[in-house]
Amino acid sequence: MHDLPAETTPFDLRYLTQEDYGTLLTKRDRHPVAAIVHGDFDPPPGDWPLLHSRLPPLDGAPKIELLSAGTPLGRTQELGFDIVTTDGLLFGGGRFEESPDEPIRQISDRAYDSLFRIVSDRGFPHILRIWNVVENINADRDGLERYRHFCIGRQDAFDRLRPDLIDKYPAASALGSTQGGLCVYFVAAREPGQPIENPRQVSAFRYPPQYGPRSPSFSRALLKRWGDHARLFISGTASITGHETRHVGDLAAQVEQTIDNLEVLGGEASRALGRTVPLNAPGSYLKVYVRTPGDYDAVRAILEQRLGDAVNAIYLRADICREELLVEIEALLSA
Ligand code: 3EB
Repeated sequence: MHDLPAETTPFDLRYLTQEDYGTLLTKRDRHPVAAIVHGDFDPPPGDWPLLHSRLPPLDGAPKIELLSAGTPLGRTQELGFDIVTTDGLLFGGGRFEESPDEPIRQISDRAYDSLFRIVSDRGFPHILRIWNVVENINADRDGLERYRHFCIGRQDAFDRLRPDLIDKYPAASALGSTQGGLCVYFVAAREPGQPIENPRQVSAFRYPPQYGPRSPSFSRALLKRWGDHARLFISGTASITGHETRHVGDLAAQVEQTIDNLEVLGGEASRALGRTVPLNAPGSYLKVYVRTPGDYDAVRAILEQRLGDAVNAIYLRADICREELLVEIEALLSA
C-alpha cells in the first residue's frame, strides 16, 4: 500500500480553447489529471489521459475540459480504463465498444464492474462523479431503449459490487452521441462526499418503472469537502419535477425549469455546507447539452439572462435520455 498524505487539494476544472491547450502542453506549469476534448481537435498524447466526448460544441470551436487535483503520482491502464492517481483523487476514463457478443447492457455492466474494481483496489472507494456518453442513447434495441439497457447494466453492477451505495450514488450525467460506443469517465476520492437530492424531484434511483425496468443510479448532486474548500458536482439536470417531464415541446420553459432545479440544488448544498454555493461565480462551470442545434442561441440567451453573460458555460450537441427533453445542464460549483 502507498503511504499517501492527507486528501487536501480540491478537484479543479478549467475550460480551455485549442490555443490555450497548446500553450499548456509546452509550458507544463500545471498538473492536469485528464483532458476531455469536445469537438474536432486531436492534440498529441500527453502525460495524462485524453478522451474525446464525441459531443460537438455548438459554436463550432473545440473545447477542452482540463481536470486537476494535486500532483499526479502514477498512471496505468487497466480493465479498459486510463487511470491517474494523485494524493487525494483517482481519475479514470475509457471507451468500450459494443459487439454482437457484448451489446449495450453487457458492456455497461462490464464498464461499471471494472470501475468498481479499480477504485476499491486502489483505495479510492468513494466515487464522486461519473460521466457517461452512450452511442444512440434513444434508439431501440430488442424493444427497449438503449438508455434503459444501459441503466440495467449499470444497476446490476452496483447491486453486485457496491450495495453500500444504494441511495447514496455518485453524481452522474448520461448523454447520447451519434457514434463511439460507451464512454465512461469518473473521479473518485479516499473520503466520502455527501449526496444532495432535489426535494422537488423524485430521486432518480426511485423513479417508477414507467421509465425503465431499472432506475437510473445517480444522486442529483454530490458535495465534497477538501479542507476549507468544497465542490458541488451537480448531475445532469433537466425539466423534470416529481418524476415527470415538464413543458414538453416548449424549449424556453424547459430551460427555465432546468435552471430552477439547478438553483434548488445549489440552495440545498448551501444549507448543508453553511455557506453559499454560487451558480454564477468564477469557479462555477456549467455544461449545457442541447438536443437540436438550432436551439443553441435561444438556450444561451435564457441562461445568460438568468445567470449573467459572464457565466462559465460550454454548449454541446447531445441526445438526452428522455425523448421529450430538449436540454440538460450539469455543473461543477466551488465554495
Ligand atoms: C433525469 O433527471 C434526466 O442516467 O446517469 C440526468 C443525469 C439523467 C444522469 C443518468 C440521467 C442520468 O432523469 C436524465
